Amino acid sequence: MVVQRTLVIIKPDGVSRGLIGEIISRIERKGLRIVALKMMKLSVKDAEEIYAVHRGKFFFKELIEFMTSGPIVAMIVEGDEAVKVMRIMVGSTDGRVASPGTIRGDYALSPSQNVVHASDSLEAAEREIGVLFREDEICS
Ligand code: 3AN
Repeated sequence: MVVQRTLVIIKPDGVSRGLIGEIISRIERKGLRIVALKMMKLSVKDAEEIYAVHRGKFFFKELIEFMTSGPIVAMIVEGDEAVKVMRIMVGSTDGRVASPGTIRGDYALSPSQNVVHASDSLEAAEREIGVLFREDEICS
């Protein structure tokens, strides 16, 4: 067993559409554990840090505007291979083609407003968690 932690964000569209409970339920039903959780509004600085690898891409400005447009729910999810497991549960980026049964496949119809973020590697997870959470906010 390889216990990992990953960062999951319910994006502004997920919060405004009332999907917080649904997404948390899926994570808990899977057997993953939420070890930190908060509702907040992302600052432009934090959003740019989380999406730093996309700086310069055509959708970067729109992405930052979207991610800072309303409240989000950020959480740290822990469990066996949590990074990979959450990515599979989230589904592919473009909601229009994400597989049914995934969060995006079931709830998104857009390539950009796609309900959730989940870190795409262990290195990204550690970096992104560090942007949004202090050590004393994590319950292990
Ligand atoms: P994922 O969230 O599936 O890891 P990334 O890391 O490639 O996808 O992209 C980060 C975010 O940028 C996506 N969740 C989406 O909101 C936005 N994005 C990615 N590709 C596009 C695109 N082609 N057009 C508009 N927004 C995009």
